[in-house]
Amino acid sequence: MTSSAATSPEQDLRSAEPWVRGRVIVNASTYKERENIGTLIDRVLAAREDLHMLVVDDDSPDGTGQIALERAATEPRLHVLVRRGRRGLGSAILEGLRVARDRGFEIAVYMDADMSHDPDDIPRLLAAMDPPGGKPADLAIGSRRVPGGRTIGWPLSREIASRLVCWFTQWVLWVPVRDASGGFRAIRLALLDRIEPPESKGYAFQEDLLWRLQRVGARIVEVPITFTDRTQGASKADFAETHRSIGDLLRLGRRTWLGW
Ligand SMILES: Nc1nc2c(ncn2[C@@H]2O[C@H](COP(=O)(O)OP(=O)(O)O)[C@@H](O)[C@H]2O)c(=O)[nH]1
Ligand SMILES: [Mg+2]
Repeated sequence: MTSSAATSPEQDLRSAEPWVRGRVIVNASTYKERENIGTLIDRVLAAREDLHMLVVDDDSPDGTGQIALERAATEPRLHVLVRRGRRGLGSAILEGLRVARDRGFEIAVYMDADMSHDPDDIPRLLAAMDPPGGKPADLAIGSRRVPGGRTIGWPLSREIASRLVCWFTQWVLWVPVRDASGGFRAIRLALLDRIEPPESKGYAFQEDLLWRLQRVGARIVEVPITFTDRTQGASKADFAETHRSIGDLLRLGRRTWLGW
C-alpha cells in the first residue's frame, strides 16, 4: 500500500456534472483494473436500466480511471472519481458511499471491479433489501457461506484466510454473519448517519462496517452468490494489506472485549 502525502482531495478528478437523479447506485472501487473496467461498466449498466454507477479509482497507473472517465463522457448514468494517490479499498468504498448519499441516492450496491462479483446478481441483492410482504433490510450481503453460495477458483490459502477472518468476526467481534469479508453488498445509505465511520482504510473495512452496523441494530441479510476468482489482472491483497487488515481486526477485537 502506498499513499502520497503530497496529494489532496482538491486535486481529485471528477466526471462531468450534472448527475441524473436516481434511487440505486452501484459503486466499484478500482486500482489497476484496466482489463476489467470496460466489461464491468457494460454489465452493471445492463443489469437494470434504472441503475447508476460510480467508479472510485485511486489514480491507477494503468489508466483505469481514464478509461472510466472517457466512458462517463457519453454515459449519463456513469460517474467517476479519480483520487490522487492510493488511499485504500475501505477508504474508496466509504468515500463512494458518502458521495452517493450526498447525491440523494437511497441504496448503494458496492462491489469489486475484477468480475469476481457477478453484476447479474445485483437485482437479487436489491430484492433482498425490500422483500415483498417482508421486512426491509438495511444491508444485504452477497454471501459465499450460506446454502447456495460458493467460491470458484480460489487457492486453498485464500479460502483458509477468508474463513479465519469470518470465524474471527463471528466469534470474537460477535457479528452473527456467515460471510463477513465479502465486498459485494447493498446498503441503505441513511445508515451512514447512524454509525461512526469505519476506521479501517483497507480490506478490513468490510468487517469493521458490519461491526458498527450490528451495534446500532441494523437488519442484515445474506444472499447466496457465486464468487469467481479473477481471470484478468492481479490481486491487490498483498502482504502489506494483509498485515494492515490483521491490525485493524485486532483493534476491533480489543474494542469489543476491553472497550478501548
Ligand atoms: N480505489 C481503490 N480500489 C482498490 C484498492 N485496493 C484494491 N482495490 C480494488 O478492490 C477490489 C478488490 O481487490 P482485489 O485485488 O480483487 O482483492 P482480492 O479479491 O481480495 O484478491 C478490486 O476492484 C480492486 O481494484 C485501493 O487502494 N483503492
Ligand atoms: Mg478480487
